[in-house]
Amino acid sequence: MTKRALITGITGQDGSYLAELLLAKGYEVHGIIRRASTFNTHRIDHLYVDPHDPEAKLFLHYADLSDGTRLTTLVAEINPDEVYNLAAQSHVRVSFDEPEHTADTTGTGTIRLLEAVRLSGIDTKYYQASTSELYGATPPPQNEETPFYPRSPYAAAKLYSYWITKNYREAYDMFAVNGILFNHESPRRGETFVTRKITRSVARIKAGLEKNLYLGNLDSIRDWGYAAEYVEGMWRMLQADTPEDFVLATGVGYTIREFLETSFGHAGLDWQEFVKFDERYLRPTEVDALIGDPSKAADKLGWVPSVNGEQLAKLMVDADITALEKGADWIDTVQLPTWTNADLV
Ligand code: NDP
Ligand code: GDR
Repeated sequence: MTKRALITGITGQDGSYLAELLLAKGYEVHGIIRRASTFNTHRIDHLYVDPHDPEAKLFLHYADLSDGTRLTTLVAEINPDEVYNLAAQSHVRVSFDEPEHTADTTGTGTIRLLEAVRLSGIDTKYYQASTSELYGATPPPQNEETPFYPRSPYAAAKLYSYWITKNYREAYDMFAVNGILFNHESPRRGETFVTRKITRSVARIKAGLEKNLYLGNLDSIRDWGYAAEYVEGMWRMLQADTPEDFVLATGVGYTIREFLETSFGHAGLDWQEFVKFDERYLRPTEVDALIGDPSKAADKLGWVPSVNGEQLAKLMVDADITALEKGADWIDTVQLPTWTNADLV
């Protein structure tokens, strides 16, 4: 039997890698996309096959996490075996500018989707994209037992989503889990997150298209992994025998300054000549240090990441240099290292 998955946020970084992974595993994949005045499917265009083609396995539907009625009818119509809720207003700094919109999408959107699943009465497994931002002010290392202390409207909205997912698991016996994922990046990372902002700028400075890069706080510490590996972890959580929450992380932290050093250094440049401070990129409350402890995922899911922050920076710089050469339609192909131990497949 072909398994069917529904992905919200399929046009985002993680959604595109997850769609790729599930299609490779033989799933029929359904994704929701938002109506926009321009095309917003760049990250998944390479996966798309005309739905009239009998070989088509990827289907896109207009919907929005702010529209509960649409979610309910769509979930009932698709009848998925697995639902991955990746959609969100996912930018922490922007959440201070648009706190209400962030609460509506990143928080209330989750209950709309969970209700859609519950009301349709289908038997499905549900994945919630939770985040290391939940830990906020609580110092590292952080694992599944670490207390939460959110530091932004984004994190507060995700906190609601975390608890309501857990509540639906307990109240309605749903197979609903939280993946508490630490920062994960890739050549497909949104251009305004700090890693991609840096690597894209390295490529442009190297090509003579840009002179300076403006950034905010360089002292914060993040545990950066490779997104293509993290979507495998999401999938494994839904293949487990029992629904449980898991941290996915590398266990190693780097400062933004270290990421700058590696990225500019990889292109033969000295970051200090190009990077300038702009207070616009500071946050009213910052998260100083996130370093995850992924041992539960290693023990119970066999999930072990192989790409560290330094390799990631180099991989992203290389991809941004290639993207400049090949033009706007170019998309990276996943080159997973050897660890993809298929023991759970
Ligand atoms: P992106 O910002 O790249 O993608 C977000 C996706 O959500 C996009 O497809 C976007 O659509 C969609 N979306 C936004 N608002 C709505 C809405 N109202 N209705 C429907 N869809 C909407 O995020 P990532 O791929 O990086 O992250 C995926 C999820 O994981 C997010 O929930 C994020 O908060 C969470 N997360 C991410 C981490 C990371 O390091 N990447 C770490 C931990 C958690 P569109 O393309 O139209 O904008
Ligand atoms: P984060 O990622 O807030 O951790 O959230 P981001 O890359 O935005 O910031 C990381 C750190 O870099 C500092 N910083 C800057 N950040 C941005 N975006 N732009 C800048 O110019 C800049 N200068 C310094 C920030 O202050 C911060 O300390 C990401 C998102 O993907 C969330 O959705 C996800 O939940 C978490 O990761 C885990």
